Amino acid sequence: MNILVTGGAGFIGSNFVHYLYNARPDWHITVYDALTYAGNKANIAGLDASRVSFIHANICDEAAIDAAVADCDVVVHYAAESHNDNSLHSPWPFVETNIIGTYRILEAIRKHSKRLHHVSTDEVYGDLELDDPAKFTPDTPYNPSSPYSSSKAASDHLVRAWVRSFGIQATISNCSNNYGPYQHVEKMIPRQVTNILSGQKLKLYGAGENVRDWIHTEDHSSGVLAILEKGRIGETYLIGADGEKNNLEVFNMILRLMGKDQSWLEHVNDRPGHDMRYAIDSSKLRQELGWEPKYTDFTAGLQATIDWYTENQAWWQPQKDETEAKYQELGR
Ligand code: NAD
Ligand code: TDX
Repeated sequence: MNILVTGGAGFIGSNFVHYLYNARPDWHITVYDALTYAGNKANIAGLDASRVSFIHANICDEAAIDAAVADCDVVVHYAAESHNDNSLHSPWPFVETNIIGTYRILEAIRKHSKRLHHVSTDEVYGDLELDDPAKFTPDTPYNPSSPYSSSKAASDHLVRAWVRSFGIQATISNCSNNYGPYQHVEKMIPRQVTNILSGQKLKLYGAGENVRDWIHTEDHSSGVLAILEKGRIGETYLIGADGEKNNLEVFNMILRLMGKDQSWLEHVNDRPGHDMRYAIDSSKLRQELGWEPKYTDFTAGLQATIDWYTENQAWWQPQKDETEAKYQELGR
């Protein structure tokens, strides 16, 4: 099996590459990545070069993506602009990569009759009220809030249309908030952990009552592989591990695990249009494909993530100042 992993040098894509490298030793993996500010070849360093190759290219490059898709059996598509705060500041790269880039992949998939798994987010469904007993299901209507989530929603619609109109072999997954190693320091958990490691305060948006449904990135990887191998063509599967927590709870856990008191917590400007709550009902994936998350103890997973950032200062330090300078401009 020759698998092409777009965005395989980013956070979730590189974790998937490591997962697959161990889980399917007879597969050849090609990482296809433009190495934007969020991509880092160090994330996939140390893997056997006879089993993992790398193409440095943009998914919007029609000729490059066409050639890469022609050479593989299946594509797992992670490449995206992924940060909501950036999308509120500068939406165009989100429209270009997430919509046009996905279009280019779909056209190559159609031309060469290859299998596609498209990786998306629960944010396409908008948000839930704090007291709503409901969770997102594959039937929840799309209602995205930000330029990021609307561009991901657009990409999902393109995939569905290409399945229905052209009969391409594709599946979609929508996953909740991931945490784990190799996540860029712009994102909530790594930002706070590396702030403490740099002697800076934690930056909480608003009152911190917003709820996210946390899943360890390795559980996301096992879900994607299950769908790739056993999922029904044309179907959407939601990936989540029943990890709902409000942001203040997570900040307090980070403070406690890192031995800091409340004086380290700073309330900053809220994100405009800030989604209140995400929650995933993953029963379709569990019942149909027998998938189960492995990381069900969030405190243990968070501690392991804190340890990883503590031990890998050289990995995140080069991103840190530039990221905080961007936040300073936004007043967050
Ligand atoms: P990331 O920003 O860490 O990584 C994105 C990767 O894609 C980087 O390596 C980057 O260089 C590459 N890339 C960006 N634009 C590209 C382009 N035009 N051509 C080729 N490569 C390009 O993102 P992530 O958090 O790892 O997210 C990966 C995917 O998972 C995205 O599709 C995202 O929407 C989805 N997702 C993320 C989360 C989360 O919690 N982070 C949750 C659900 C779904
Ligand atoms: O410094 C911060 N302080 C803070 O309170 C940051 C960076 C974030 N937050 C809040 C905003 C959110 O309520 O924490 C929550 C999580 O923020 P992010 O890490 O930016 O994630 P979110 O916006 O929820 O989106 C993430 O999950 C879904 C990923 O970035 C997306 O790619 C994915 O689709």
